[in-house]
Amino acid sequence: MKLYDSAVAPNPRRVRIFLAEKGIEVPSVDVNIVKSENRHPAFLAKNPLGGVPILELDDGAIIAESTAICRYFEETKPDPPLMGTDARDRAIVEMWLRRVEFQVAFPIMEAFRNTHDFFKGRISQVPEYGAVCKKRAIQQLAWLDGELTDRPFVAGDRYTIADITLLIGVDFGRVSDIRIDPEHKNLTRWYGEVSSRPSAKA
Ligand SMILES: N[C@@H](CCC(=O)N[C@@H](CS)C(=O)NCC(=O)O)C(=O)O
Repeated sequence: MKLYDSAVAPNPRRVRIFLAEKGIEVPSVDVNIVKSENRHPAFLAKNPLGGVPILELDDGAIIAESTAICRYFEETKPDPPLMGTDARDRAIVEMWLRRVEFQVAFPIMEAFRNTHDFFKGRISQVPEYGAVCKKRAIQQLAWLDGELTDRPFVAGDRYTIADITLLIGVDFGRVSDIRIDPEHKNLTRWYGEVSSRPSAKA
């Protein structure tokens, strides 16, 4: 098994945090996305979309998409559960994972992709769209602050993949000057807790 990782990118970090929480070690190789190693034919043969991370299993199967990689490890090592415990809980975690991805992490990443020099010449950037995404991400962080009024974690009483996804999104947002407003006390408290877990260093 091999994890194709990247030390500088948020989705690979999501998998690393997930693995750290589970106490799983996986051999990994760093793909240098700054040097576009993820666009070399050898990597594209494994993942034609070129994104990192990917997990290569011993039978040669490739699992791309960070949540799918997390799902694999949730099934192979269920404890501690990070994607729900029963039908009700799994559905609630999935709901919050998708909400965090679509409402916050995705706009943060699109703000970066459409405005940052890193993607100049790599994709067709639309800076105006990036600005809209940035505004959207900031609005949705305010919404999440309200959601966190009466529960410690995004999906309830337990730390889950939804928290990991929000954490990697928020940390990556700094590159585009998207930050938690200190006035948002619930989100600030949540951030302090999740970022002080040892796994956050992954
Ligand atoms: N939905 C995919 C996203 C994969 C993706 O776009 N990864 C980014 C890093 S977070 C990447 O490879 N960026 C470099 C590039 O697109 O060239 C996942 O969750 O794994």
